[in-house]
Amino acid sequence: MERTLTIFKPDSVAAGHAGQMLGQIEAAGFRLRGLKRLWLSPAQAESFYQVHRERPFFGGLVKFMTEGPVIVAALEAEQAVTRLRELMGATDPAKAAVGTLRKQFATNIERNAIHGSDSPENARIEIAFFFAGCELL
Ligand code: FUP
Repeated sequence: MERTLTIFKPDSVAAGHAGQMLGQIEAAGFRLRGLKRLWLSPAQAESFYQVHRERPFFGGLVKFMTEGPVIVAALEAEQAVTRLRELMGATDPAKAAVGTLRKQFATNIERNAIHGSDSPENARIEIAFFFAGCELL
């Protein structure tokens, strides 16, 4: 079993789509191991996305991720990282396959509805960023 971290981004939470998205993820066989709603500060969003700090879209990404509450979840499944990214679809919803979460719920590459860890190692780091060990039992 592998774990991954997902974030239902501010666009999804504001639109009331988080429950539907989580329902599709659970229906695909993921088990929920941790769940919380929070409103990121700019410092927290900058820290979470620090690998992108030199990218031209970094400022806009931080602004978007702090515009309203997010819902974060730790998920468990076999090959959870790869399988969640398949469910999410391409970063740009215009390029995402039909039926993927981003195709259904994202607006554009900036406001793209959902985050998923990109490797098991980053999943461990990202889960630890949001959850204490006692919240994941
Ligand atoms: P992904 O792993 O699919 O979430 O995509 P990336 O790690 O490449 O990008 C992280 C986030 O940066 C995306 F979800 C949205 C934002 N981004 C932009 O705003 N513009 C871009 O051109 C690329 C990414």
